[in-house]
Amino acid sequence: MTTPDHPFSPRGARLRARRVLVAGLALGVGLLAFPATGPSRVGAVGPLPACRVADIQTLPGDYDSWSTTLVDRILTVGEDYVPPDLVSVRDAGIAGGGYIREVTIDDLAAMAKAAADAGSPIGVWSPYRSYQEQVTIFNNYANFDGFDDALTYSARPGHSEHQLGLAIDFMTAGGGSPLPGDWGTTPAGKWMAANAWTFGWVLSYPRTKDGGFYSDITCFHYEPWHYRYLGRELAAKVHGSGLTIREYLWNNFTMVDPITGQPVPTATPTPSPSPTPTPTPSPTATPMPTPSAAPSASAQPVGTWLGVDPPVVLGGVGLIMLASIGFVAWRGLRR
Ligand code: DAL
Ligand code: ZN
Repeated sequence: MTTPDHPFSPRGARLRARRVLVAGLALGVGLLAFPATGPSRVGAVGPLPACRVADIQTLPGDYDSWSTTLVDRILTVGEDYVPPDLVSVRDAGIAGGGYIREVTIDDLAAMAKAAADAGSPIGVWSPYRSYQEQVTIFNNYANFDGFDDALTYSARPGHSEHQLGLAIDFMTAGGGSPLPGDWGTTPAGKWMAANAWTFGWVLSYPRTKDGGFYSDITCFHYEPWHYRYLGRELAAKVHGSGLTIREYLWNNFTMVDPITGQPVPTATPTPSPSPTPTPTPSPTATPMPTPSAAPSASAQPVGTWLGVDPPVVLGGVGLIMLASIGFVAWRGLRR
């Protein structure tokens, strides 16, 4: 007759140790074998890059990825980027002229109507700008203020959200340029600051958290008039995150290494609504300068370890260690 091994007998202990070894090794290896599957994190981009002048091709950068395409002082869409679905801003029934991507029109119309209904009507000062228009604008500023200062309030050609066909410098309907003074303190500017994101439009270049005018996060001065369309869903996420568009897109969607310019893997597909056809670029109003100042640099960690979330790596390593300890104990008991 055989007696079952008591859990605390030497043989029972050996069996338990063996089970710990096998289970620990299986779990540890299993955890390490599967890459992170969390939503919308980029694998290896790392901290938010400092504001430096570079010309790295942005990624994603195709016309369908409009909502997640980032341009900044480093990332460019290049000279040939001309959105295929530009339409007149007048299609949205808003004051002003120029062109914008068709995907923005419904929300632009809804926002313009809501602003007017609230007694603070808005108009368009400067919407889509071509690469060549931005050449003229930036060079004018650089000649006027010097290259370094111009950089702090004007995007180099290829680096402007206006070239995406998704940004508008708004004005007060019937008013003039929003650039002098602080448009953010006018009724229209205040209404936009409070409500634009609910219509999919987000302020691209806010003040710093402590009220400063130049931000080394956005790499630009505060621009209370400049809003970028992200679509309502992404705009709500960006607004809720408390991050700027630049931080949010670098953190979640940009798929290029900011130093090498090489594509980096991502675990997440980039969501984006579908656009529509109808080309027709064309020029528009050219705003005037805003004052100068300030440097660069910033940081914000992000990412995984070799494509695996850090807690998963630690869990896997811990389990393997546990298994090893169990193994050593088992060997000791055999002696
Ligand atoms: N003024 C903004 C930064 C632009 O030039 O796009
Ligand atoms: Zn602008």
